[in-house]
Amino acid sequence: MLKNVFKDKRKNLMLILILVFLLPVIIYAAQKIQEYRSRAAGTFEVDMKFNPASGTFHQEDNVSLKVVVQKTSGRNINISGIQAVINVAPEFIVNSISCLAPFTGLPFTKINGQQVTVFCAISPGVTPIALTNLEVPFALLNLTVNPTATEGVSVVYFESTRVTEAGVTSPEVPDVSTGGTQGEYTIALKVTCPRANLGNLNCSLDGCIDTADYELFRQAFGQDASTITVPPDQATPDLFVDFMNLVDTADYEILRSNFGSCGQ
Ligand SMILES: [Ca+2]
Ligand SMILES: [Ca+2]
Repeated sequence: MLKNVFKDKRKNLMLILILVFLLPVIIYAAQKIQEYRSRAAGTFEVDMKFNPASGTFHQEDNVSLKVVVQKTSGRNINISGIQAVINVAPEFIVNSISCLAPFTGLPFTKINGQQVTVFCAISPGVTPIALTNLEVPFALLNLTVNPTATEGVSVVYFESTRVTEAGVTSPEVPDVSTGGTQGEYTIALKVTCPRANLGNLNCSLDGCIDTADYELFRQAFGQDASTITVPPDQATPDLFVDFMNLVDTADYEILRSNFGSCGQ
């Protein structure tokens, strides 16, 4: 019995000793992982994000996102190149990505399904770009909301980032980026608009063409059809499209002749 207790104590002591010896190894490994992580995301002095960073879009809407960098550090930073791998939510179709001036010296872009790779750099001989706390766009990402997208929040985020500081090549070329800030976009379903072509401009579900539609039409009467912004829950007052491209008496005739009628 006594022998067993002694044996157990020795066992515990051994365990504690093993732990004590292992602890520095575990701490060292954790520090290394941290170091690699922060190295992968740069020095966290320049953030990368999207403009707009949020918004509400509908199915089939075209969405242009500027990819921008912005300094968060107080020190002077001049950069010569920026690169990113961007993941786009399946609610968007990726149309194109391009570098923006002055980062058009050595453009490289690749679209692989929902993943976009973009490298943008200044030409040799161009003075490196001094960053301020203002957003500097370097790429343009063109998306279309998938016609089958469902309602909800869709995210566009950075898989990896690199912002290359100019003029320093030793001991290594500094990456001054953060891991990047994701963009969050709300997808809202398009409002169905029965009899919109007959003048149901407010998209009432009963399809009635009444004084509410007349009022919307009256506000647009006489305007250039291309300058009118039609809210997503309304229909265009340009009911009869012709070369004049106006909201005029021809459009009014369609609304007038259907005034007072309802239907689906
Ligand atoms: Ca109506
Ligand atoms: Ca017209």
